[in-house]
Amino acid sequence: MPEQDKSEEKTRLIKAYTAIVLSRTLDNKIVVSQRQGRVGFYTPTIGQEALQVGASMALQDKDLIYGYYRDVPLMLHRGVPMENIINQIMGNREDSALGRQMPSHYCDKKRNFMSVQSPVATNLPLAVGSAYTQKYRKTNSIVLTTFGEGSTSAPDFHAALNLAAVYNLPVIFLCENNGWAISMPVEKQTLAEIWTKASAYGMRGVRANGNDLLETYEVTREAVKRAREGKGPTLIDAVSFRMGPHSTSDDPTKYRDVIVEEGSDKDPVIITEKLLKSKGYIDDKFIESIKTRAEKIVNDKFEECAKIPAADPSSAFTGVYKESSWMLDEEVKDLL
Ligand SMILES: Cc1ncc(C[n+]2csc(CCOP(=O)(O)OP(=O)(O)O)c2C)c(N)n1
Repeated sequence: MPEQDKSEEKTRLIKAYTAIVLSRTLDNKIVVSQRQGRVGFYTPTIGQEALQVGASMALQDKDLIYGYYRDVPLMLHRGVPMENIINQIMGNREDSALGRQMPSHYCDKKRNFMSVQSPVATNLPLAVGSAYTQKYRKTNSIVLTTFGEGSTSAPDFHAALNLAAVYNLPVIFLCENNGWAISMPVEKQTLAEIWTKASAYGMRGVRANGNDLLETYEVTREAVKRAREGKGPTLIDAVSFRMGPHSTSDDPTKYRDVIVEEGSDKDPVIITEKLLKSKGYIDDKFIESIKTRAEKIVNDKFEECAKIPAADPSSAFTGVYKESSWMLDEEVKDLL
């Protein structure tokens, strides 16, 4: 590889690795904080870092993301400030939704990360609608939408893929296949391999090793290129493993024996470290210093956000309706 390309690759991969470490550090911090009663709820992302960051590496700022509740690594890599994520989870005054969403239902308008919805797969038809708009307005932006493999059994998945294929839209369906839909293992949930579902709609479907940062990047890059060239949508089946619980309200030891330990050979953080080491881009000293810095950044940001007061309860009634009504007035009177 020419020197210039090698140096660009090094910069790109170190940025990706940094986002992965920051995300993992934040993940652990929020889970512990939930156990301490400092935040109410959280959906951990542990195990899905490499695939999300790999996909994010292939996108441009002008592209749009219709993500889901586990997309913290992708957001951090995209440049979403960490405090936006923590403020959302805390539902404080600085949260862009002013605490009106459940924790883990992020939104960052400036970075084109659309508001997360709770009902699974409902973001997919929205992504398709948005992709239609991009095509109609000739913006040359593409749309990426993310979801778990369990969501591929929801009706919205099928409606979205069908429409995207029929209209040949610039949209990428990134299935973050972590093997579990809460307590339901993928093999009991659906018999078809996820990527093969694309063929039912005449769409391109590909599988990627989601624990391999570069593989997910390459597969997404190809899908992005095709979408931008007007060659239509792709379904990516990025296979990883949900190393943690479904959410902080769930205890996976009740329903599964398979465990991937943090720090083991199957952990995407370790896999990414090995990759970057093999290319000569990082060494143990670098890893240690990044992890120490990440701890400090996460702890400082968390404490800063924790000082921000809760959203004002009256904000529940603002910014939704243009004008009030007698019903709303009565609710305000009852509640405040
Ligand atoms: C339409 C709908 N049905 C059920 C639920 C309850 N629910 C929340 S998350 C979840 C599992 C989703 O699994 P998957 O799509 O594989 O994503 P993962 O959480 O594993 O990342 C379910 C069933 C929901 N939110 N929406």
